[in-house]
Parts: sequence; C-alpha cells; structure tokens
Amino acid sequence: MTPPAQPRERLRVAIQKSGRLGDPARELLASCGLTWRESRDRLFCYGESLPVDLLLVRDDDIPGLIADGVCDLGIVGRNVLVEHGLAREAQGRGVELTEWRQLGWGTCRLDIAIDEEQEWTGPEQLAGLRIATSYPHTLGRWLAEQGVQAEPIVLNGSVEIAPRLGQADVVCDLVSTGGTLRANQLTPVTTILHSEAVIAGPGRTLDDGRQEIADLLLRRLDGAVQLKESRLLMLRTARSGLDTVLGLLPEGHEPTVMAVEGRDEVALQMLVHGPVSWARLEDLKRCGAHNLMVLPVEGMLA
Ligand code: PRT
Ligand code: ZN
Repeated sequence: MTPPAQPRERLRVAIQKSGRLGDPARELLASCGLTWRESRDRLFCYGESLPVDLLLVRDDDIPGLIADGVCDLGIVGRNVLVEHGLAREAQGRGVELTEWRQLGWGTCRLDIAIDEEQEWTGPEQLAGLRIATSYPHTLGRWLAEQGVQAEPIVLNGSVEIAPRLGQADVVCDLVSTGGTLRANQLTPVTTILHSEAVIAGPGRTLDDGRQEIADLLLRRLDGAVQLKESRLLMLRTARSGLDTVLGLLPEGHEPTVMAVEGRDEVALQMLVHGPVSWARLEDLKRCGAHNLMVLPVEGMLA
C-alpha cells in the first residue's frame, strides 16, 4: 500500500531494494552522513541524522512513485526513467520527471543485437522484423526516428534467448560487458540509449520545505562525489625545472609551490580531479620531478 500524499517536512527518496543499484545508492547516501532506522519489513528506512527517509522498492516502480508524489527523489537507471516517461506520455499522462544528477555508475547501453553470423548494414535492415525487448517505448521512439517499422515483442526477462526460441528475430536489450549477448550468439550493432544511475526528481521545485532538505542533500552529495574523485598530487623538482613541470600537471586546483629548506628545490602539491595516470607520473619524472606521490583525499573544507 502506498502512503497518502500529504504535506511532509521530510524528504522521501526511493532506491532499489535489491539488485545492481541498491547497494551503491545506499553507500552514496551514507557517504553524505545519512543514517537510518530500518522498519521491520525492511521496506522503509527512517532517517535519523537528517529528515531524509528511504523507500526500498523495485527499480521499475521508482519513476511512478515520484510522478505520483509518493516519493520526492529516486536513484534509478536512465533506461527505466526514459521508458517510464515515454509510456506515461503514450497514455496521455505526461508528468515531467528530470535527472537532477548523473551519478556515473550503473553504466550500460540499450543496444540492438543481431545474430553474430549476420552482417549489419544499418537500421533499415530491421524493417518488418520482430524485436524482443523490455523497453518497447524507447525502442519505438528510436525506430520512429530512423523511419523504420518493426514489431516490438515485449518480454520482461531473458530477452537474449528470444531469437533462439523463435519468439523474435533480433533483440534490444541492456548491455554492459556484452558477455550475455555473446553467450547467446548475438552481437550488438547499434546503441539506442546510453544509461547510468541518476537522481530522478520532478521537473519543478518541491513543496513544504522539502526543497531545502533536497538542496542540503544534493550539496553534500556533490561534495562526496567530488571528494571520491579527488587526489592530492605531491612532488619535488629543481627550481630551474619548475616551469616544465608546471606545464605537465594534470587538470585541477592551482598548485602550491613551497621552497625546500637548504636545497635549490621546490615541493609542489595540488588537488587533482580524477585519477592521475602512470603515464603522467612518468612524464613528470622524465622532466625532472621526483618523490612523486598521489594520495586519496578523505576530507575537504575550502
Ligand atoms: O528487482 P528489480 O526490478 O528492482 O531489478 P531489475 O532486475 O529490474 O534490475 P537490475 O538490478 O538487474 O538492474 C538495475 C539497473 O542496473 C538497470 O535498470 C540498469 O540501469 C543498470 N544496469 C547496468 C544493468 C546492467 N548494467 C546489466 N548488465 N541492468 C541489467 N544488465 C543485464 C544485461 O541486460 C544482461 O542480461 O545484466 C546482464 C549482464 O550483462 P553483460 O552485458 O555484462 O553480460
Ligand atoms: Zn526492474
């Protein structure tokens, strides 16, 4: 049973109960300092440190819960959000849901895959074929854009075996490593949607003071994401070689350069966004830098 939509001073976030996105979603929210008390049925988590409660559901239910106002935000794959939006639009019940943040994990593609023995000549090759998919609306939109008429066969699981069972000619399914397609003698030929986990929310601000809580949460979340990707790069170099080294630094904050007592050397440190490659460190070393170190950042307050 869904709770009634009534004025709320607490933010309610829907996440996947189990499955690929459930654990990373919880970890992400926990990294924002959120702690919860779980209900006995493990479907609801009451936020203790902030007024942010979690509803643990099937991923397919997340867009509907937000559209109906039962939840304010949700962490869900773009593939699910897009399909739900198009399905609602087709029913004339369009509710604008948008991506409030892209999270960069849970990445996959919605691909058309054909028999690995066949040659791919282009979308027109799909004309008149049966395409097995769990994403009929996303597929339908793409086919319309290509000006191709084909027959979507809607299956809720095991899409990849449909051609072997004679249920379909080709498939349109989610792919990450491609192992599942290969095991079924299928090969991906074109991508119709690039997906990742996103924070989904309504296309308007929230009511009853919940926007303020959402803003606080998103600020912490942005900080947590930035922190996770940040590294501290430290090195030393001869003062005369400093300009060359400065020209080789990766993208990041302005470097701090410090004199080294009793030596004609400087020590340099800088905050870098993202990983620092071995190739970059080797380049720096080749140009005179030494004592190179890349450290993770555990906390930051500008
Ligand atoms: O129970 P519930 O309905 O909540 O979960 P679910 O079974 O519908 O979803 P789940 O947990 O499998 O996936 C949740 C979300 O993870 C998806 O909606 C995508 O946004 C994202 N995601 C990322 C994926 C994959 N990668 C993925 N590889 N979802 C499904 N797959 C499938 C793929 O279709 C294939 O069958 O996993 C299989 C392995 O893929 P390969 O290419 O690595 O072999
Ligand atoms: Zn699902």
